Amino acid sequence: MPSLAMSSLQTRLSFTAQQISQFQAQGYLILENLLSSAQVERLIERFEPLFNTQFETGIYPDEWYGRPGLSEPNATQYMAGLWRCDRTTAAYALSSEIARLNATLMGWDGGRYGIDACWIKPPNAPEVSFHRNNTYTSVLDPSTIITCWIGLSHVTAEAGTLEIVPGSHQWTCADRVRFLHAPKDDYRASLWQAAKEAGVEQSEIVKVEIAPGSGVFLHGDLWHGSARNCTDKTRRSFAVSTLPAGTQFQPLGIGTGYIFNRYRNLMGDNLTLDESFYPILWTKDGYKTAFVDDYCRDAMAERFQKQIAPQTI
Ligand SMILES: O=C(O)CCC(=O)C(=O)O
Repeated sequence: MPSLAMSSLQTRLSFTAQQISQFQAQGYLILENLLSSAQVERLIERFEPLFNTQFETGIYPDEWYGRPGLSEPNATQYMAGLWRCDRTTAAYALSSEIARLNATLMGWDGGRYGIDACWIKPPNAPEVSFHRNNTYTSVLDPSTIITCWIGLSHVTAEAGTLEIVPGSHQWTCADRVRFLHAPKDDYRASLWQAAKEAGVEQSEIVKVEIAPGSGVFLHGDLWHGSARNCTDKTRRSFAVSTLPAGTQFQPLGIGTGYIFNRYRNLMGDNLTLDESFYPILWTKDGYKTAFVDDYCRDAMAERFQKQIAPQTI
């Protein structure tokens, strides 16, 4: 399993050529120790107030399932767009470093915020249907996204960890927007259909087992989902997705996707993504949307400083 290429002299993480080619060929890449255990704890601590409607900024999230006292006790707690509610989570969701890592793997010159989401699966939480994340970006041009999925607990096969199909980002097949949580049918049914369409006889399903704080980068066309949590412990993850910096909207009426379209500017023929909702986080030229540094710190920059000179912090 490749680990972080980081030494006491490096100020930033970098991928080796081998890691980049593995991502290109397989559609995923695992990086260990992306977050420290203190950072994992700090993120987890924020989830409880958020799911209890205590939003630091007073802003509600974009999407929210699994409410204490209202939903089934085993329902997956899912929330998207946490960065606008809470500045601790924003330090990860708007991290220039995560955006740079995501964009670099995709070969993009820059990256902007796409979506951030937590997936909290209590004991016996149900499955998540197999899907491709690019399916949910069809109102965007280009219609592509990359996700850095970070384990915040011991994400094991029994606990319903992320399941991925290596190489499936290259399949020629269709997908459609569907509700992903607690499917009534086989959660892999969409995968079997896609494999059939792509002429793949046997799909290899990899259950990503990583320690808390480690991450897996997912190409937007990679098929993935997750199984029921069959343990007595809660399984948690946080996903940070990045769009190419120059992403625009498709003309109105093209594509489907309820979250991105909500932030469309309806004045004139304006197809640009508003930087106050979709800040640019990293470009090769050094551009970054101005408000981000005032709004939150970059949790990853903080982590690297600690790696570089712990005695000076
Ligand atoms: O964490 C999970 O169970 C599913 C995550 C997922 O589908 C995603 O981040 O796109």
